[in-house]
Amino acid sequence: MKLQIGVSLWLLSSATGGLSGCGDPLEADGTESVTGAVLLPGIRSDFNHDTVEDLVFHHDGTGNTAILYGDVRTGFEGDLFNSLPSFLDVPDTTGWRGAGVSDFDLDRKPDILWHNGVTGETQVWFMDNINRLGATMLTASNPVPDINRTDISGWRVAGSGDFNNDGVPDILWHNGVTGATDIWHMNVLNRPRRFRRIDAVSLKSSLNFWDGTNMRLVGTNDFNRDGKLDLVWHNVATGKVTVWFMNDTTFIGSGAVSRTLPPGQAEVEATEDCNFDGHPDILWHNLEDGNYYRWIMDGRDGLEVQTRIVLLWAVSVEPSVLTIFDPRWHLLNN
Ligand SMILES: [Ca+2]
Ligand SMILES: [Ca+2]
Ligand SMILES: [Ca+2]
Ligand SMILES: [Ca+2]
Repeated sequence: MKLQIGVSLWLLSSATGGLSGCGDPLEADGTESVTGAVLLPGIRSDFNHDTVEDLVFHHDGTGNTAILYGDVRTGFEGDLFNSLPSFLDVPDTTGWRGAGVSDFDLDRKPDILWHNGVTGETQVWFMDNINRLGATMLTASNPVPDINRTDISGWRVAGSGDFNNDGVPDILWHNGVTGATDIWHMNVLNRPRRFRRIDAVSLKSSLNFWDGTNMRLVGTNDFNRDGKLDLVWHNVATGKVTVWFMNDTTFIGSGAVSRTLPPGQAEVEATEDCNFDGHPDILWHNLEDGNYYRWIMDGRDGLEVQTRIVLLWAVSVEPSVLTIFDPRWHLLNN
């Protein structure tokens, strides 16, 4: 239990001290050259370069961003929780929300995607662990007018990853008003770092689910391990989690996860591989007890829940230690 307590104490102290030195984290300043590299499987979110996936949290109140490092022996190790510098804090009042984690400029260092629901802009922070190397606003390689998507239009980033297997992470969008889902295929120019949209391809309209249906598009990963990214849907009313098997923007089939979440009480926040067996797992936040849980996944098409483990405790499991996991922390992975 020591593991979770260490994490919780850090979160408590950070939540009270993260507002100082808040500068302008959104200025595009990426000029450093990089060399292209093929993105290897399993390093989508490995920030400290130990070949193990890590988790990125953002605090809605202070705007602080922090990384929980995965540990190949123990899972996620609370002592290895590290905060980005405070001048990179992004409070909610700026309109910016963390939207995903991928290596967008192919330097084998994961980066952080942000979307501003007020201005509609999208940008990438090019990272080296907790250090920001640069940042750039997304642009389009053709004059399509909807490169900026505001909250009023209903669009939100649902995740990121390489859908068309060209080596460059793409951006997954879902519109809660119209129910449409589309994928922006991206490319990258390294000198200076630029991240451009090549095209925007919509899934066929028979696959539309608007918010009124209670269906939420909550992430992407390759569950059936065919090398193609799949889409994860959560029905917040029934708790049912469904995976769509995809070939880029083409729907191939679907399957249901073997367990359901507490109806109306849970949010799926990430699909990283927690036990490092190559199968994506499902990380979800219980809004009732405040704990973060992980479902360790395996079995046919990767949809069998093998076990449920607490990732972060909301309350102390040892009476002598004060631990409160602040519910304003949210995962940015996906
Ligand atoms: Ca790592
Ligand atoms: Ca990178
Ligand atoms: Ca791609
Ligand atoms: Ca797949």
